Amino acid sequence: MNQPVTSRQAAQAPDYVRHQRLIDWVARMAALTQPKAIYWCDGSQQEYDRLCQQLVDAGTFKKLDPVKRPNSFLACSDPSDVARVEDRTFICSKTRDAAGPTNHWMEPAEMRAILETSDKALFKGAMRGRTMYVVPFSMGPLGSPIAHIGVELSDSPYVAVNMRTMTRMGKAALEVLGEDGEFVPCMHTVGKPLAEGEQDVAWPCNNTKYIVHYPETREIWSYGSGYGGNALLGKKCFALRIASTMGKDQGWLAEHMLILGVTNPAGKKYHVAAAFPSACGKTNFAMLIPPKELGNWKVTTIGDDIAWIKPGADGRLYAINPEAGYFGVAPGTNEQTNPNCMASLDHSVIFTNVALTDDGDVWWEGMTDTPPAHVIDWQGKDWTPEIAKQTGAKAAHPNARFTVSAINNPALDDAWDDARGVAIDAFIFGGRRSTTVPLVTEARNWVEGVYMAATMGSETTAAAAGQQGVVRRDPFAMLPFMGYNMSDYFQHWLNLGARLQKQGATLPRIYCVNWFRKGADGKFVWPGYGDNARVLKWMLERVDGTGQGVENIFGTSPRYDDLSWDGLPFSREQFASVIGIDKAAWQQELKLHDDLFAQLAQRLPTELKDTKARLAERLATV
Ligand code: SAT
Ligand code: MN
Repeated sequence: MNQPVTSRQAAQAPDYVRHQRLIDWVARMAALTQPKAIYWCDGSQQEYDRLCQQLVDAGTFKKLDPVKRPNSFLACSDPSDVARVEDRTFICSKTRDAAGPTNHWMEPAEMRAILETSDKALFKGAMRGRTMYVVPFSMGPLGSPIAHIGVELSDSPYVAVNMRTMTRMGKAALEVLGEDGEFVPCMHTVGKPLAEGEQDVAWPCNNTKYIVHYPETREIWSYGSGYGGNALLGKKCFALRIASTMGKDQGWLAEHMLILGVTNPAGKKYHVAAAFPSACGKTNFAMLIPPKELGNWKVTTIGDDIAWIKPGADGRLYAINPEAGYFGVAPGTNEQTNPNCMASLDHSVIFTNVALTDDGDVWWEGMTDTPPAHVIDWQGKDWTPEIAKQTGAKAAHPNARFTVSAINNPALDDAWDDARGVAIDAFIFGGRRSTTVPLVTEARNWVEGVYMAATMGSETTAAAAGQQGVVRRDPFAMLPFMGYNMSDYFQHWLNLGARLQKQGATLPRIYCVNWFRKGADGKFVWPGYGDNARVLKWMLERVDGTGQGVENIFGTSPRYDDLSWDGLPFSREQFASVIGIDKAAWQQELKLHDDLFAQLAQRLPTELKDTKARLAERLATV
């Protein structure tokens, strides 16, 4: 007679795993998806090397030249699987209202039928012929009171190795979890089971895709994609969509923000968190090198994409970077735009969808002034500058990415792994706008700042599938990443500010920026990149009470002479064209705020409606 199989046996859990609920869940998910093997990731270097070799053998990875790019690999995805799929992303809260009008919603039981419970449920047998990787990870420094644990089950070894770079992954995370800790279960399959003897493809995926979140039970289910935020579930799915819900319930913030340390010439250190939509230069801003003419300013990186922020006992807001690596946009990155990033990419990198050079290295548009004479493009085809001229073909996909550990970054902040986090002095919100929005504006108070963030607009980029370059409202740069009702999220920000102010805390200042205004010639007027430090300097002088500015209808902005121009030829006229407020353009813009507020009307905080009314009044008088 067969012995009854324990869930530990069914989950093939090693002895060191002590968390029974985790073991039971893995056993249940294995029964559902039917993998041929289960492998628990320990997070070691040996394991990483072995999995990378396995990916090379499978044709998913190409090993790059060991001298030019040591310990680095190139993966090229299926051409249909290159970006986040926002129209396939669902927030399955119990009620439609809880998800709100900006999210795709489906009733949880209905979604569970599609994914798990019906006869033809997508996850049933989805891992046949594949290994299920059990990937335990900590979002944030191990054991930090601001951090949380997740476990991803995935049939993609590409996901497993990327998660090792992007999170604190493996045995150490399980140790923090102990026997009974809380974890967010993250279920992922590429949705391409293999029949007996069937030959695998280099980038398995499925045309049907579902990126699903159940906020009440804090679960993630992702089907059909192997790419980026669709598949590395610690990132947008957990650290933003699920964590934003946790933050609302528990009184903290999960934000699409980079985190900077900024040290002034006197040695005083500040911390700034800045929200920009995907592919708007967060990684560049997070690693910027201030121009030396500005004096001895220093910028160090704590995070480049996501911030988890909890109020401390002193009423200040403490932020950690929940991630441990960067999944950054490659195209446009070069020695001028981001030298720290280029140095980070020297070794131990996974590149996805960039081009392969004839000498076994990588290349992407904008990496060098002169393109190589020949490369293999991201789709495996011959590419030459001549072909590009004729067909417009790109060597690298516009959303091509690198995955690299934070410790590769020469500008890494000493406190990046500090469990206590860093106290935030200023929040910055910025979109990509070729017109209308000034270079920088300081909100006069918290509510005005929340209004600025809530009404932010940005031109869409290649980070998401769909049309590019159209302006859409992207409140807090969180539109694709909100786990609950956007209006409730605005209220959560307002409530948090009011609560801390009541405690007598000094709240961080709030700024709205736009690096992307264009002139009549269609070119960017503001130089951006390292010169953004000039704006940072002004902000931090404002925080200290020394920076000067003038009030306008939105808030306070610097005059030409309030910024330092040493080392940058930038005329008063140029400045006027990036800081100016055009009445007609703003009347148009306010109509777009109206559209957003109409969409969110049901639960929109009155403070924001009042702020808008005052703004419209002031605009009418200029
Ligand atoms: O693909 S990701 O979601 O990780 C990148 C991004 O959109 O910011
Ligand atoms: Mn992002």
